[in-house]
Amino acid sequence: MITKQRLCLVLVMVMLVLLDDVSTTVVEKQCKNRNQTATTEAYVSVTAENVTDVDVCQSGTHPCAVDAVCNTTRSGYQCICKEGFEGDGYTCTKICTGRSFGVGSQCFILSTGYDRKDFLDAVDACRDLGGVLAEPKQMGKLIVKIREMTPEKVMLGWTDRQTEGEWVGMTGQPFRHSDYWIEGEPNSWQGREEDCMEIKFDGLNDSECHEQVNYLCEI
Ligand SMILES: [Ca+2]
Ligand SMILES: [Ca+2]
Repeated sequence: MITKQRLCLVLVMVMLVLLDDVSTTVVEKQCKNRNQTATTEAYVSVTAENVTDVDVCQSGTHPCAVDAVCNTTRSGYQCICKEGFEGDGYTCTKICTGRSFGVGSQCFILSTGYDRKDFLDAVDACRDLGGVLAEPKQMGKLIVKIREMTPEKVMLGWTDRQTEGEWVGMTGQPFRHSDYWIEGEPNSWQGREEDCMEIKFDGLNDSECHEQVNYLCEI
């Protein structure tokens, strides 16, 4: 059985007879290239692995929103909001129905006008709507949104009624928004028992739980 290398050798000899030196050189190059094919394939394989290494979708280094899916494409990647969300893929907002509005992955209903309640009544009102007194995940964005809607104080769901200074939400979510306290807050002003939380101006304030204010439900 004639191997590829022997076949090349025969070809070279035939070409030496039939063709001039330039053509022979071409044939020799083709034979050499054939022997290098395996090396070339290995190189391509390594290159493909390298591409996989920098696949930002797989590596998780993509800038897609938490509520988006990262799809690898020929030119790189594409961020697409998950079903039930809208946006450009880098920012996705939950699609909310009725009079609720979305901030990030949450939908909220704001009580407006004279619909002001103390803490316990606000908890009941939100429950009647099928939700809870709100524990926003994206506090900065939420405060901006609320300020677009009303200048009034708006009650949220965290309280430190159990242990002073330990803010606990209705769903047991820990409070991670200390950066948003208004300067000097929480202060239990003049020794008062301020165990409820409200949005006031552009930040958070601890206030008395019997105070009747507008409130925010998470649906
Ligand atoms: Ca307190
Ligand atoms: Ca206060």
